[in-house]
Amino acid sequence: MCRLLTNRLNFMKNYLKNKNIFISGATSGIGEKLAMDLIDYDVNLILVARNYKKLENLKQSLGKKTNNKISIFKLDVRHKKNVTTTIAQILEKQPIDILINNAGLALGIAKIYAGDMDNWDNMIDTNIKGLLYVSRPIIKHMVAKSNENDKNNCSHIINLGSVAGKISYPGGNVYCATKAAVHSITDSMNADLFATNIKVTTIAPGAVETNFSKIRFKGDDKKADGVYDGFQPLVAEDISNVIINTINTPPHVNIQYIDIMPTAQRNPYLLDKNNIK
Ligand code: 8X3
Repeated sequence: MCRLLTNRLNFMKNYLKNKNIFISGATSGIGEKLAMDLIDYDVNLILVARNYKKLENLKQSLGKKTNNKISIFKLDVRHKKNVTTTIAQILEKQPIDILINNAGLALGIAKIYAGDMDNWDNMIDTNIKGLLYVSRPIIKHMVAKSNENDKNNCSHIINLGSVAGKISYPGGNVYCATKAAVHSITDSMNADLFATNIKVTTIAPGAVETNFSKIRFKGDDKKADGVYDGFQPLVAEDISNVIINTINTPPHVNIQYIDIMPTAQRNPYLLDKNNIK
């Protein structure tokens, strides 16, 4: 662990020590960076993603930095049956204290009358239905745990929303709708989990430079890179830091909603593309 971080951890209490943290979409972007950063907090990681080879590589590199447990599972959150059986399998072996619903994607930027309906299905199935499939059994487990445990042993769910879930922009249509649904589902989770010690948070980022736009524009890297021209976008580390600061809080603190934007961006329409002179 670097000296700077050690000093920082000496000041901050580590509420995450030995917590079991489940991350979906763990092999790239925000999910991968978060897994890497959490290692310094002595947590056990349960990482799921579609690409098992990438999971194995990630596990191997994380394993060099920790003696804590790292479990990996190939999982496509769109497949209801697989999600149910995989999570049951995980819960037989270890509890889950923190759920990071990170898996999600945007596909295309066509106007609603020209949109690719397969893209729509994929976004709805991943961003909304996948999040629900993963959350249901894990929250059920957290509620059972909450009834048994003392008040200090709390659980937490982080849902990755977006500025797109607050303000729709041209061509965003179905993607924006899926993120608005994530925000609404997070509010519902907080309402349904009233009087438990389970916290729920929406993290709603603006422009973050990961593989997000490369996936959205399906291999048109020039177009994808152009999204971040002229300003300093957020990077995965910025979101990872915010998530860690949100989950590393005392049991009585529930941060329910966070907007995080590049300084050059105030909303989808106010983006200063002449920020880098
Ligand atoms: C990502 C932010 O503005 O590209 O959710 O939709 S945006």
